[in-house]
Amino acid sequence: KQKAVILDQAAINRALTRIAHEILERHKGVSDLVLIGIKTRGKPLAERLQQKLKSIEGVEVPIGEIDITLYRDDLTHVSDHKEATVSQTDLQTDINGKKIILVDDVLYTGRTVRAGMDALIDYGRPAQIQLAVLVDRGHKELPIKADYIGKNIPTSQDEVIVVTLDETDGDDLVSIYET
Ligand code: 3GP
Ligand code: 5GP
Ligand code: MG
Repeated sequence: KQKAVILDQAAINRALTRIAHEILERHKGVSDLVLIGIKTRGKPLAERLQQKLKSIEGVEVPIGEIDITLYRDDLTHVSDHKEATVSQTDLQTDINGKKIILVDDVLYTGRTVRAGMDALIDYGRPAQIQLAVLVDRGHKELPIKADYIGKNIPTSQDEVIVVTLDETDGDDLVSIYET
């Protein structure tokens, strides 16, 4: 059941524009930056940030993607813990000595990001890893925080944030649902 629209297309676009400027400010430009989109919707978000950085700075930042699957660890029956594994990775770019910005749609427990960092470190030795998310919905289970946040949306465990993007879903919208 949909409860509210949190971000419409214009708001998503403004948030990404702001994040692009924050990235440039903190890194004093784009040198050695690499954007890595996490699985489905982190990829188009990384591409949009790449476009914004290009239109501001005139330079195309390298981009890559990783695919991380979350599955419930049902072996114990008591725990509802999710384990994240990297299922397919096509980094498409060298990360040694680079300043990586992982990009995802929603930050929840942090397990996906942890798996993403593990995967990156298997591929090389980045100088730095940062995290950009469109939505931080709270309930982290690991000491992981986002460096760039489109919007903080405090949620309860039985709410869900639905993110649709033009590239994957035909429209740009972030809404909150009651499950
Ligand atoms: P994504 O692949 O674009 O990140 O996890 C698969 C998809 O289901 C995700 O798309 C995500 O948007 C959506 N999703 C919605 N609610 C949840 C949730 O509570 N947990 C997870 N893991 N995914 C969710
Ligand atoms: P985490 O590993 O932090 O628990 O979850 C992060 C991943 O799961 C992200 O890739 C995100 O897409 C997905 N996810 C977790 N919770 C939600 C949610 O409420 N809405 C959406 N759209 N995705 C979620
Ligand atoms: Mg995601």
